[in-house]
Amino acid sequence: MIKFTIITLFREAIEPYLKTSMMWKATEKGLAEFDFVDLREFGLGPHKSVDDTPYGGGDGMLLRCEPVFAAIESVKAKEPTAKVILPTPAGATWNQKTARELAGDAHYIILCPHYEGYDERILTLVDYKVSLGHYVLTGGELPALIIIDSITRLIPGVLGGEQSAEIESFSDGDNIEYPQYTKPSDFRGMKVPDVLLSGNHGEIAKWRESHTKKAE
Ligand code: 6GU
Repeated sequence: MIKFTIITLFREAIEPYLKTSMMWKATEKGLAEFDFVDLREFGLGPHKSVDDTPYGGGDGMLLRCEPVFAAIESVKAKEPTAKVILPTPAGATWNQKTARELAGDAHYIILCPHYEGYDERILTLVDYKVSLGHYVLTGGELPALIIIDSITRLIPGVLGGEQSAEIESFSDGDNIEYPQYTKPSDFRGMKVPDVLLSGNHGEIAKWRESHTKKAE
């Protein structure tokens, strides 16, 4: 069982995806569990404030320590071994190898930042800083979904049948799968390669290997 506790101000941006398709099936099969902590509940004062202006000046607002520490501590009180993932453009670039390392019987807390950033002291709580590449998003919600999806699909039983393990060794994120076709064999003059219609499994395997692409 893999479990994700997502700390966010925008649960409604994340939840529908987890109720759909493979993530939902993983939940139904008891292979994954997703739950949410509303950061706002740990906000300060009558307005349940979670952010403030940066010391030294500058634009925008930063997530402040108190609500974030309280939210993470509330989860760790029940599950002390849970590991914290922080989506941030300052993190290590996410890839298939890291997804594989994290896939297993574990509980991850994903802290979704929002606004211009976070108080640096929040990093003392974090086990994994993850970036999705060299561009900037408005918050950690989309990265959280990508991290969850790429890990959860590697949990045995989430994808149907033999597929999972086998294609994975092929499609490791750098070596992208070979081209695939389904019926019809001729669509508007675009024909499926003959070898794939031949029934010769040896030749098909060779063709697939020679047509496995490298990621650009
Ligand atoms: Cl993880 N967060 C944000 N806000 N922007 C990003 C990112 C993460 N990865 C790439 N850009």
